[in-house]
Amino acid sequence: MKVNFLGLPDEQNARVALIPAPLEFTTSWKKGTKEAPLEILKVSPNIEFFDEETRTEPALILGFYTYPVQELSNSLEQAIDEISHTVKSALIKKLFPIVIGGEHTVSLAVVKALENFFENFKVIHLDAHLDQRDKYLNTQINHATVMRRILERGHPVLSIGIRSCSKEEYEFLNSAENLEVIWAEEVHQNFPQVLKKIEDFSQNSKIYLSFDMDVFDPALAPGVGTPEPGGISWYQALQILKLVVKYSLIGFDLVEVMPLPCHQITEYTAVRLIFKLCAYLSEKYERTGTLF
Ligand SMILES: [Mn+2]
Repeated sequence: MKVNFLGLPDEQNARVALIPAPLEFTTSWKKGTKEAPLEILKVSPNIEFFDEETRTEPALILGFYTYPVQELSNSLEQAIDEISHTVKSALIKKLFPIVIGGEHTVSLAVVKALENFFENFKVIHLDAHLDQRDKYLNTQINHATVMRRILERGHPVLSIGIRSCSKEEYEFLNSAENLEVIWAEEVHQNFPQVLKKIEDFSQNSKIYLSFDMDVFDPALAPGVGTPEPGGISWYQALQILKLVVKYSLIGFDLVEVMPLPCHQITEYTAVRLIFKLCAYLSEKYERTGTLF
């Protein structure tokens, strides 16, 4: 199945790839995140194609190529390899990868793909949850351990918007190297300090950004697997996004949307966020002539 981002035809000379990753193996509560990539792409033609903040039309500046929604295999390891493979095929063509999940485990697949192209990079992780468990439900690779696995691969992690973790994770924080946390409370109480910390973390580094939609307050994104009160606002998210794009952003994923039957707020918020990212990338591309 293939539904194109913004309903636009694929561009020959596209700079950005939209990669649906309908991975769903380890969700804890209700199922449905598998449907998210398609549902997010389906609402995308309804938004404005012009961004008033940057005064850009990302589709004209960047050009998009949307990958079909992949039928993933029944083995988690194989499905991760399949997603990695698709991301690599985009990176070979020098397309900037925007990966739409699926559960958070998707990030591990993207990180593995990026490792083939970039020697060192750091990860900025927006989420309500730390995802730093060593094991969860007796397995090591799942949505609750994904950032631990990424950290173990040698990538420093900055987690932002966190407001839920286990005792084991909290204790791990004190001993873990290369793991920094900005709690949601700090985002609400001292946002300028948060921006400063992001700048310090990102300086002179390549950055991969993983965006779990439950970092938002549930009012903005009620359709997520595990909603938590006290999330960040739309404009806080945009400021963080804008700041990170300024540095060397090498890829992006948006994960954990679980479409609800009653309304599509979450899908719209998701697609607007992806669009805003594209607007900031357009601005950068116009200014510097390059995305990476
Ligand atoms: Mn989460």
